[in-house]
Amino acid sequence: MTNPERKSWSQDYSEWFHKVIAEVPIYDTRYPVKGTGVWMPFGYKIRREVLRIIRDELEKTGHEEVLFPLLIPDYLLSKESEHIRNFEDEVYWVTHGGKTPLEVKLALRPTSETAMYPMFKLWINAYSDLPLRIFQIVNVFRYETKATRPMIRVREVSTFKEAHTAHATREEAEEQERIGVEVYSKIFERLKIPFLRTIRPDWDKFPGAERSVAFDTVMPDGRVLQIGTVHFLGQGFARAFDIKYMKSDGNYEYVWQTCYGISERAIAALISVHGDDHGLVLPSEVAPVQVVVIPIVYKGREEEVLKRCKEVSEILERSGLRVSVDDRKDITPGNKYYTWEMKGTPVRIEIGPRDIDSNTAVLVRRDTLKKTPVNMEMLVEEVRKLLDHIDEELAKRSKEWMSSKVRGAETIDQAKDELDTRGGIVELNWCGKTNCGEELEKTIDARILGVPFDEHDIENPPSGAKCAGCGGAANKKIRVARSY
Ligand code: P5A
Ligand code: ZN
Repeated sequence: MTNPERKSWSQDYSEWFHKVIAEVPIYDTRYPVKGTGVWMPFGYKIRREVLRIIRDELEKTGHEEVLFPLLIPDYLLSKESEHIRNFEDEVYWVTHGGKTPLEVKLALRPTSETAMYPMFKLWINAYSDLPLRIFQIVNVFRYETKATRPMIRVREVSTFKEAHTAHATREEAEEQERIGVEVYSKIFERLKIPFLRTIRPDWDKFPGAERSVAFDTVMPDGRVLQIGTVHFLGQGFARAFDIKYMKSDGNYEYVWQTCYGISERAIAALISVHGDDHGLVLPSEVAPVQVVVIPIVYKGREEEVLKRCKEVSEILERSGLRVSVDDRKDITPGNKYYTWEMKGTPVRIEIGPRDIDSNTAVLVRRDTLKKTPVNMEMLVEEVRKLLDHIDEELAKRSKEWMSSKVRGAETIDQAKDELDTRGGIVELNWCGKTNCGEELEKTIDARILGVPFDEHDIENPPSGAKCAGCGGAANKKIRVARSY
């Protein structure tokens, strides 16, 4: 059998995405509050596996999990001026307890800097209290005014992982920023989601941050999605919330901070980048069911086949895999294949009377739908090998696909043409001036993602190169894209 097509996946991505999350089902969008949704059992299981990876990578690098209240009093939310100026229009307010107006209005957290940092002030006094590295996984609320989209732009972000750190020096905080970027890179690598790391331009930084590094991926329709951000906060919040420690010379110094966030948007990306016309395709680490066993029953040998399927499932489970036997009656094998392909299960095992007679089983891999017969003696080994192989291929396929969507252009017209016809990300020579950048965004009708995070990513323009925007001397490359 040939590889499954990706026609509807790429040509009608939005419809594909809605269909997949409804049919699996992953996420029910029919809850009657705009910008919210319900995580369905299978979707919840995927979410749990993704969060396991996120927790694992954070805990390995010294971050500890905490849980802060949802409500933030008015006077704290507005302490850092730039932060509140940008979030003001997106905040949900609690103003009453029953019929009684509250003396202090309470915000539903849009993010937790202003909830956490007053507590940081209480916790940090001495040098020995640093560094501080915490994270929480909570819901946050943002009254988004741009069009909402399931999981991608929601008003109740139900899966908001936010990490917050405090350090004694600028150098240590900048080192933490790099560690944050590495942690996120590792998480996306485990999810096999390709990404570019880009320093956002000044006008698109997180409110209150000195620098924002974003992870961007390209969706099947060619539009770019920001799937995570790491912010270097400098001392801005520390000053606003008076977070300082005593140095050895007896003087006080404000702490240096970072924070980084990731949300269910990353799960939307996971679903989107790997899928095909048959539905989900999941890397084995996040697949709720890694192997499904399907009995191919013939009259007279039903019990025998079922028994063998259960044995196979037990052997695989004992080796640590997540396995399910689809022993539903009155459903054809074909219909079962359809269900499990839709759910993205990496490997399917078919077992019928003939397999029992020859002591074999048939393995079918989800990504290519190719079948291979294996001997029962080798089953565990072959299944594990196949899962690894599929994971490698998924990483490779998604990476190559994204690479094909990142291209250079010389002029504004070229850039516009690329984005109109193929989408993706275009790299241009740039002078680095804000007004030129803003002008560029208008003429290309796209968003400036920013400059590459690591210089190794792309070469800087040669000397004498001209800015694609204003024609002045260019000293940087910038990335431009149409984005979600
Ligand atoms: C970092 C964590 C922050 O909020 N404060 C704590 C910092 N950064 S952020 O860029 O605003 O958000 C982090 C990531 O969350 C995702 N995201 C969303 N996902 C779904 N729906 C939304 N409305 C939404 N808003 C932000 C983005 O991936 C973003 O990078
Ligand atoms: Zn310019």
